[in-house]
Amino acid sequence: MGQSEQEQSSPSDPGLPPGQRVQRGWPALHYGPVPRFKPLTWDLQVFGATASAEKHSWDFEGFNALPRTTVRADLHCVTRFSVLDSDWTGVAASVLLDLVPPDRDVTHVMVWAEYGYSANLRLADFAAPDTLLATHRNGETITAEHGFPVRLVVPRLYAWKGPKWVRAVEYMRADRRGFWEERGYHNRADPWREQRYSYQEEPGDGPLR
Ligand SMILES: Nc1nc2c(c(=O)[nH]1)N[C@H]1C(S)=C(S)[C@@H](COP(=O)(O)O)O[C@H]1N2
Ligand SMILES: [Mo]
Repeated sequence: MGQSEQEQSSPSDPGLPPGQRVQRGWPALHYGPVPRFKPLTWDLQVFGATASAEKHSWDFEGFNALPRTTVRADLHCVTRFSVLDSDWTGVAASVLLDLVPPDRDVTHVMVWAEYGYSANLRLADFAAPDTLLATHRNGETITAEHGFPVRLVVPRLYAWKGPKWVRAVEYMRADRRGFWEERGYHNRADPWREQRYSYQEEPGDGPLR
């Protein structure tokens, strides 16, 4: 039996991770209220273990002047819906790493959002070529409920690892759990390995709890 052309996967279309279903449209899902954007005080900071030991920040204008890329990627929520084939445009996380190099001992980052939401990532996942500080989806500015002005997109991990309303990136010399990782979700969050819950963690997957 052959697959129809539409169902066939190609190297750029990895298909659906196990236990996920395709979601039409684009639901908004988050804990707590949608923050109001304040252009005059908004900034995006990089702090923690930078190579220079200094923190760095961009205001809204400065951030929007950074070079952009577009990545086609899927969003996999751990509640089992997946939004396929979005074209995300924004600043590659690797650009931030180039502009503000981490100290050589940095192994992880914490990405911080408004109201203290956070997600921890291995440096390798943050540095991946498809990890993006996204400002647009399918050519349109991301709306308030989806993270305006900037949200992280990490296509290779469950979507809780992609904070909306990002305000800071903290370089870390050791791993530390973020918001959901402290509340029972898997520290690594690889959807292809169905790393949903912290009870599935194996030694080495995360810091002790
Ligand atoms: N700041 C913040 N970012 C967040 C969340 C949140 O609660 N707060 N939820 C995450 C989860 S669980 C998912 S599935 C995605 C959903 O993104 P969407 O609302 O744009 O579909 O946002 C992620 N980013
Ligand atoms: Mo989610």
